[in-house]
Amino acid sequence: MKTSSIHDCKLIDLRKISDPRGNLTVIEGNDDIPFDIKRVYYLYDVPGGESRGAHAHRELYQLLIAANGSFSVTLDDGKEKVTHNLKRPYYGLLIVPGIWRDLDDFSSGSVCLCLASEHYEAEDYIRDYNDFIEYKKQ
Ligand code: T46
Repeated sequence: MKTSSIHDCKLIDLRKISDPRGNLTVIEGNDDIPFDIKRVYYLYDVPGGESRGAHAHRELYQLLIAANGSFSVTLDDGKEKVTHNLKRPYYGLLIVPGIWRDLDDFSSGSVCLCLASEHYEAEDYIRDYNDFIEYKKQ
């Protein structure tokens, strides 16, 4: 999505089922989030000071959740940037296609859970920032 902006991305307040035994959050594809979930992966054991991401996707929708601990996600549409600090497992950050993302400030023991709308496709990635800016201009 060449015309997408950071304003198309949003924090989603996920359903939390509170219980004295512990809380439960549920995410159903095409219901709580605007896509069907085809893939789940998670980032963990990220060393202090490391960053992840630094790319955009052409078609992929994702929901990022701090399943444990915290980290920051900076979104960039080529014109504007915004940084979200994720630190609660009942908030998900929806990232639409065509948005550059940088993840950093991972706390010790943090887990970044990612729900994705497509299977893994290396060709869907734009990993060079200048290529990304050119892509958004087209
Ligand atoms: C994203 C951020 C938040 C696979 O083989 N299958 C997969 O589903 C994924 C996600 C990755 N890989 C391989 C590709 C690379 O050889 O795992 C290696 C590391 O992937 P990458 O450098 O893309 O990892 P991150 O953490 O920079 O980015 C990942 C996702 O790729 C990306 O979509 O938005 O997490």
